[in-house]
Amino acid sequence: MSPSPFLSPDAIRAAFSAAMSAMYRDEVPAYGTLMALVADVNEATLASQPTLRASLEATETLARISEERHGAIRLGTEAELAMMRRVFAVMGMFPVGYYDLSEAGVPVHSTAFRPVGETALNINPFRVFTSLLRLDLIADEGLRATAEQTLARRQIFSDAAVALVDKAERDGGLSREDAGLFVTEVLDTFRWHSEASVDRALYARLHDAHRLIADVVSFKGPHINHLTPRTLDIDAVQDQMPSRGIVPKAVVEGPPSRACPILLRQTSFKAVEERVSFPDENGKLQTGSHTARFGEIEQRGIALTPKGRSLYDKLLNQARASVRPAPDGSNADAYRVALTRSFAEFPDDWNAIRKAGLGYFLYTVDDAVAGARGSDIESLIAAGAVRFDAIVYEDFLPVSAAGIFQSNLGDDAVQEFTASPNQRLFEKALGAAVLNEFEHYAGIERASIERCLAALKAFSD
Ligand code: OOG
Ligand code: NI
Repeated sequence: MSPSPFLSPDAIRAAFSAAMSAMYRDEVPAYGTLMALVADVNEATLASQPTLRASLEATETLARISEERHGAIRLGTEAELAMMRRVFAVMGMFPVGYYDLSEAGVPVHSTAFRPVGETALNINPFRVFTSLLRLDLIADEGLRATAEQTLARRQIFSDAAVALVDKAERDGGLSREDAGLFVTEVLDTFRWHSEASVDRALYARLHDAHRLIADVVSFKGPHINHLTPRTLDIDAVQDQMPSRGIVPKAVVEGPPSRACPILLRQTSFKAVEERVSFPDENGKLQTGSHTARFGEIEQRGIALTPKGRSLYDKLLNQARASVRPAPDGSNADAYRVALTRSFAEFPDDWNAIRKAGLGYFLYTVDDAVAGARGSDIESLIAAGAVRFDAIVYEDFLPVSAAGIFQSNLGDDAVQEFTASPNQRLFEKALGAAVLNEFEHYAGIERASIERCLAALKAFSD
């Protein structure tokens, strides 16, 4: 077989993620500070926890542990979303999950474009949480129409980027040279434009309707609004942010700190206020400011089954009903206590989580135990012939996402929208169905059990 003339989508994604990181550190210096803090905390954590170090060494590349895991953008039109899907597909990123944020007071619905297979995730896990603005949730019809017209006028992809996507689709991939051009052209779409495309008065009207609407409609493109490296100790990074001169959001989103981590914990530094300019009717620029861009960190745990997820949702709601985290952080300690107390009901032992059907696990044959045979996975586990490991949750959480959104939109910006999930409408705009994350994890688990049973088939069969 002759070697592929194409650079692999995984390699294109890795190059894109690295280029985006460099661009964002340059655009938002506080993000570079966060990256340095994360690297220091990860190094200290590895030094003080030799078992963690050994297990990560066995499964991951330690040198890349502090690299970005995700970023986020907000799009304005269906056509932008449909084209973005094609762009991400060239990098091996596919839409997984549907998130309705309207319920949490944010007028968007979203998916995450991400690598799906284990190999692809290991090569480079970079995802982009991608939201589509819901202009249908703007009550003021005149403003809605103006916003629509403004968005219809912009072209967020360069002609060269579109041509390269066409070429990749037609030929089945991109050569190394084309891939290099593709990364440069596509990166441009995510770049910050300090010059707004609307005048100050329209910006103010959009901003009054919702800060997020102003962020999406007023600029020439969907600037990357944050990037998120992985941390091995999220609480330490949260605590140390102030000593590096960056302001953390009030609380860490997601479950509390636990022996057996579940789902996803995330926090961020608060969005920075940036100088922007607005053209007036004579084309002269007036200065103003805009606050949207920040840096985030994440720490992931086991993917939960629907049963585990509803227990998680119940316990989170219970904690938030007793202490609603205040944006200024004044009750952060009380919230942490309430969260820990509430989650005491969630088993904190891998086998207990497994036996209760709360999480997804990967089953593998433990070669050290010779001779065990059977067709029942539980007895094979009991005999020590099969081991199980948590499957990592690679997706997002709507309540956490809303918390991240809110704290970065200004803490006074909590607004109510009627919850109106509309996955069908989202998928129509996307031009494809999103992958259901639960079915995906269940499939990985099921296949691993089948592999074990096939390998350890009882002799009597
Ligand atoms: C996206 C917020 C969601 C996350 O990590 O949950 C997100 C945004 O602010 O556009 O990135
Ligand atoms: Ni994020």
